[in-house]
Amino acid sequence: MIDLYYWPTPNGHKVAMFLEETAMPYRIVPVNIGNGEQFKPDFLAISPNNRMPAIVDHLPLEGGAPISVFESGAILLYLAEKSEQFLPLDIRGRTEVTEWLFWQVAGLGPMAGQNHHFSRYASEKVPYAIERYVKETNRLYGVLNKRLVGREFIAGAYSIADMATYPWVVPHEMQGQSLDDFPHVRRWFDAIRARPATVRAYELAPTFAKSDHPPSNIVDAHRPFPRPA
Ligand SMILES: N[C@@H](CCC(=O)N[C@@H](CS)C(=O)NCC(=O)O)C(=O)O
Repeated sequence: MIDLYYWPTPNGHKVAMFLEETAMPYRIVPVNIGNGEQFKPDFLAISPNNRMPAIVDHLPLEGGAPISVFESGAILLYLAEKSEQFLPLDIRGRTEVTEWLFWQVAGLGPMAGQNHHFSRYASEKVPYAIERYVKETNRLYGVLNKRLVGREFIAGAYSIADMATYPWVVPHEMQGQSLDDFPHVRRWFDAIRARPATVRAYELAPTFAKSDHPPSNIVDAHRPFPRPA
């Protein structure tokens, strides 16, 4: 059983998408980042950077004490290695997936995050910052579009690189981007959006977003909605 410390944000969706694809048993432990729950000592013990997502694997492959993992890229790698899914075993395929996974966690994620901050959330409108991050997001979408020419997914078969990237393309309008300008991204985006596991992962979101008080402290993600009180 995996505990997923989660709130419905792009980084949270990544891990939910993976768990729904593999049907690994998991429970959601809500971390309401709007209420400061990311600063609670119990959470900091597993995620010292006070960010979600994080996981705790109570049944590590090698046995022994539970393993906790923070940082979405590290979590996706851990789960892919454990399940032997969505990460090729051969060194060439594996390297391509990890390149693009790191591209997302070090590039698209932080740049689009700054874009969201300055375009939407900052109390002061700073045109220089807005322009800088909208342009950088645009450049990164162009890189992704080029990568997807002649490829169904980012690194061959559907992989953790796609799962890391997709949730950051979902808010493309808020980022000042139009998928009309990136036809290969649009095709890729539509294909991932239609996957049943993606649909299930995103169905989790409203349950948490609507309320500061999720139905219970620990929610069984495989129970039908609405969640039991
Ligand atoms: N590099 C981290 C980023 C995680 C992150 O920024 N999480 C945000 C939500 S998307 C968060 O927990 N924010 C809480 C805060 O800012 O205090 C990862 O990829 O997991």
